[in-house]
Amino acid sequence: MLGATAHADGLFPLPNLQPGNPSAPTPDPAAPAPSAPATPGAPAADSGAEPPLGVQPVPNTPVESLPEHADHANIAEPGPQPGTKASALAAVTPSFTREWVVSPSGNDAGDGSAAQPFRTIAKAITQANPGEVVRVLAGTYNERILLADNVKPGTAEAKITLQGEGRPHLIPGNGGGALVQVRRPNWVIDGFDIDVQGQAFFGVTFEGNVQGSVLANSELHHGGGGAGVTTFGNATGATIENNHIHDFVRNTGNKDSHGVVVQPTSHDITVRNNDIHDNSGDSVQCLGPEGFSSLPPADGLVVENNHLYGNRENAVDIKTCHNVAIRNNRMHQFRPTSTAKGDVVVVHYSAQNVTVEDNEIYDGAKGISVGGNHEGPLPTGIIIRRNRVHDITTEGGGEGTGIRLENSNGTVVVNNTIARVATALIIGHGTGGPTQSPVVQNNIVDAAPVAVDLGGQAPGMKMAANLFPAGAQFKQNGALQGLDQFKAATGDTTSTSGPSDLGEAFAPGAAAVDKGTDVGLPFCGASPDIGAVELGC
Ligand SMILES: [Ca+2]
Ligand SMILES: [Ca+2]
Repeated sequence: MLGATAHADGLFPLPNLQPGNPSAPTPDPAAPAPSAPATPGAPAADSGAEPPLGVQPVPNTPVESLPEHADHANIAEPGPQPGTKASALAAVTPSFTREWVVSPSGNDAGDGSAAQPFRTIAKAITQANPGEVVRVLAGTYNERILLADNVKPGTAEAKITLQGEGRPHLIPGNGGGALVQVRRPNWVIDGFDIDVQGQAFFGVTFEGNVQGSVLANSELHHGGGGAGVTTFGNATGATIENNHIHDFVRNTGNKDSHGVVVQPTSHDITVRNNDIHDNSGDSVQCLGPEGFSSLPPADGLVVENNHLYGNRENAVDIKTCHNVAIRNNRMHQFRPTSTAKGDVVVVHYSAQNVTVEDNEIYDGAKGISVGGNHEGPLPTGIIIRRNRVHDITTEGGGEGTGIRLENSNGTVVVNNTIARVATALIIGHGTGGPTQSPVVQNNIVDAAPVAVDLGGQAPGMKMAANLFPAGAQFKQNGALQGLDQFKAATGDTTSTSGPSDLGEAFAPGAAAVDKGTDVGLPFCGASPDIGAVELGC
């Protein structure tokens, strides 16, 4: 009941809303997830190389040096697999038709030129037209930035840029609401230090038509509200990119303060290449309406190439939201707490069409969890593929599970590599409903005392072409058995056991190369490889 508590606290803005579009097309669950929309603030590089897993060190942005943190190195090659696209990022040098200047030593009676800068951002933004830039010089600004009817909208071809220079320091000062409130399309907010100073406000909010609006290259930190960034009120088309978001902490109520929270009625939101950590809730949460509203769920969310770690709850928490892609992220450092079980990624409530692919997940108590809490329909259209899930531990009372399917309809778990866990897969224990017709194929399990723990509620399960460690133990309704017995009981005729001989970055060995079954994903060589990495491309 996270939403209920958040709403009761009055920290989630929930204005009058127009209903969303319930008939929005849904992707074919068998197809690769859609590419993210182009982001004008950082267009895709055309080097032809796939971007690495995890955050990319885009030059001259706050994330440039973050991958050098201890234990935070991006995984080595091979990187993402054929058919999966994330956007490679590059720094850009835009040109502007006119500039306005704001300085702590300025005066709003000036003309906003470099010689006579304004004193307040509020003054400058009312002057700016499409294609122009507001340069905010270094210093501290004790004001709220409201981009609403008081400013012009940018256009797709000519955005309006609010450019911090020397990381100007925004602090809450007097007044209420988020430090930056975006309600206009095609505005770029770039290069700020947004310091919420422990107050119960969001750092940045997006609301209404914000198509093409971007929060980029900023640091957001030390808030005590619902999140660093939120989208709500039919927020459509916002991008949150290249930011460092950390230390959003609440110690009251449900204690949830997230890096980014996407609320019901949001559409087409992109969260890309951010470093988000040490929050009291999740790095990224897609909040469903359960318990606090009858609004339509968020529809269209891409969470890619982020580095998400060390929160009190989860890296990514997807509740009732539709059409979500979580890909190419590096996520780690989660342990059980009073309100969470150390799950790194959770997909639950009535989530629909959620693809979790090409992520690296490690150092948690549970890698990926589907189902559990729900009201109404089971999660459906969930695809978990080509993830590297490793070093999942029972430390601190954790379950030590790679992937757990608790309840859902038609979840597909294919081509994952799960290594160094207590139990690789837990399926169909039935809390909150059955795990209906799961598909579990082409996965490598390496170094797990229990390979699969199968409960009595996985009707229609299809299990095939997995590679288990030699001597692997399986559990069926609590009874231990060997592979042959497990295969006979589950109708699996093609899974094998043997050494997976995992190489660098979990490259598969001979028992896995070209030994998989065709699950409709692109592959190289004679047949698909088993596991998350396809060799020979
Ligand atoms: Ca959570
Ligand atoms: Ca192959």
